[in-house]
Amino acid sequence: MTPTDTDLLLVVDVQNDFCPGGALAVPRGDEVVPLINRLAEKFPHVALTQDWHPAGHLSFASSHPGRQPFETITVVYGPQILWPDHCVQGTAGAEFHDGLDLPRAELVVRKGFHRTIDSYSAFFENDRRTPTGLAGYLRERGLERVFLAGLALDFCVRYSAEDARAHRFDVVVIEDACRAIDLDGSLQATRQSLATLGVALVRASEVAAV
Ligand code: VGL
Ligand code: ZN
Repeated sequence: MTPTDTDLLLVVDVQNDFCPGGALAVPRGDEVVPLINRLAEKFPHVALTQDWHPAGHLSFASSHPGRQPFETITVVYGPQILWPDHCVQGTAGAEFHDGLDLPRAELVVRKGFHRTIDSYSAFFENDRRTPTGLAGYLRERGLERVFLAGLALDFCVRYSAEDARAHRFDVVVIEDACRAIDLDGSLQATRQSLATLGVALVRASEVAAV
């Protein structure tokens, strides 16, 4: 499983708002930072995603009077979990964690910037039709296999893995370089879905000597 020249490490949403103290903190989210830094040194290609919402985004509970964070509502493209305001464009919460040190990163994919569509996946927004452009980028660059790490395992990492498979990329999730939110069984559902799709879940030590 050693990284080759057609492999990319995609570091998902390692942003202040998803770390302890942030607006939508993933438990122990900050713990992935040193491991991701070490992993990235072993990959020929590294890219990041950045959750990047305008104020008043549809996914914010605050945009729906009477609604609370973590309730689910129905929007035009289906069910949508409502979140606390997070990763608002230009705010400190939207910045990458201070300790993240990825000087060789080749691309930052921003997602969730359409006010009326949420975007968990690095490939498609939550309407499952609006592309971010990442699939085309990977194809044009001859990248074939995507290794995923970051936050949160049961949301943005999961949806990115599923969509990467749908695009026929090989996908590996580096589990100990991820942390989960675990909302209403979402972590168990993630494991089931990834197993069904043939997405390998591995430990960082299986990928490289870190
Ligand atoms: C995420 C919920 C809302 C994530 C982003 O990065 O997993 N989760 N926005
Ligand atoms: Zn978000």
